[in-house]
Amino acid sequence: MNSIKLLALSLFTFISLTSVSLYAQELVTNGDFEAGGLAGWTTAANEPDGSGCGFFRYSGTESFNGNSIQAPPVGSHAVSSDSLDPPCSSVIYQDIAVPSGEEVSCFLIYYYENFADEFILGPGLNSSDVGTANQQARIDIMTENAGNFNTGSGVLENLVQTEPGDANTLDYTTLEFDLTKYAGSTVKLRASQASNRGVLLFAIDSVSCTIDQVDDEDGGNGSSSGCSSLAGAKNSSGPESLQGLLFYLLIPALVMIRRLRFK
Ligand SMILES: [Ca+2]
Repeated sequence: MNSIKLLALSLFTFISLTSVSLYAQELVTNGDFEAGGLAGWTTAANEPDGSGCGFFRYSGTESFNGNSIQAPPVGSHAVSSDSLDPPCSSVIYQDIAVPSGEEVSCFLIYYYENFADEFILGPGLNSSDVGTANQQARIDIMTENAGNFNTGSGVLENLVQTEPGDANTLDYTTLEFDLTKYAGSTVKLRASQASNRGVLLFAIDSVSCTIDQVDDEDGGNGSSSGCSSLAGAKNSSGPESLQGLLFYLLIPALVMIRRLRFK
């Protein structure tokens, strides 16, 4: 047996013996807003004028109500707040059960278009009193039982808050956060906006929270660590074969050895 065949056999044996697959368990349902519509998500709106206020799924560069908006960053659908005639307060959220003893890494993409002159921090998410200016958007981690529009004790963490002076247009922005500290409980991930000075389109897409697990072929669980998903991978979960990776490394190694041998 020549050296190349011996090397190939050795690597093949090593790969077979270390038959390990990496799994990323997804905790968010329908985080990409593609095939599932709004399944897994809950929306609520406070629309005193019945003005088409709420979070809606959209595609292309027009919002649900026909306002100009950036196209969905991944795939062909995202969700955005919208209204025809503010005032409008609206939320979209999903309850996420965080397993005990696990590390959970999350990300999402957000972006917005504010058609008012500026952002204004009014009374929480209340926009119904048009005499009190309020024009803002935010993303929060909430307690499971927090009220839809709560901005007080129900908020565990504020992740995004528009501020006066912020530009009225924000391009696709990736937000990374971590739910590890909430292991063993259920939290609510909420995007929201309040607007009574103009239409505010606040959009999210590619929402993902994952537990990474290393499983052997006998089904035993290994340790969990970090987040292996990429923005855009979204709800897909499943094995990323270490064997496949090793084969990809094996092929160029054999080519290199063959070239050296015949020099
Ligand atoms: Ca999408």
